[in-house]
Amino acid sequence: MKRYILLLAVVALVAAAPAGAMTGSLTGTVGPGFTISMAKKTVKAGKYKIVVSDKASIHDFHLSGPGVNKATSVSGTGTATWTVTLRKGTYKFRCDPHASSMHGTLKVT
Ligand SMILES: [Cu+2]
Repeated sequence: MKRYILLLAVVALVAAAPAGAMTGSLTGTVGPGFTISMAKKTVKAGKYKIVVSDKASIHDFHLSGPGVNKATSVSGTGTATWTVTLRKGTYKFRCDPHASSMHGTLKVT
């Protein structure tokens, strides 16, 4: 009986958190003007698919914070898709060539 209960507990845990499950998705945009943004200001910790739309050949989209440091290229444009694990804390995104004016934060709770 004890073993059966343990097995049930394991099955319940696996069902609750399937391997590789995404917590959610996020979008980020840079350009075509001197703007950079993320669709959300605050998200819960977890695994996310981040879709970045880089609409300018003079900007990049650089996301950094606990365990994450990802960027699109400055000269490149198009869509980048990243899979990242966001931990509790503050993440920053910026355009590196214009970091003083083009930046923002994403809070992870
Ligand atoms: Cu820029």
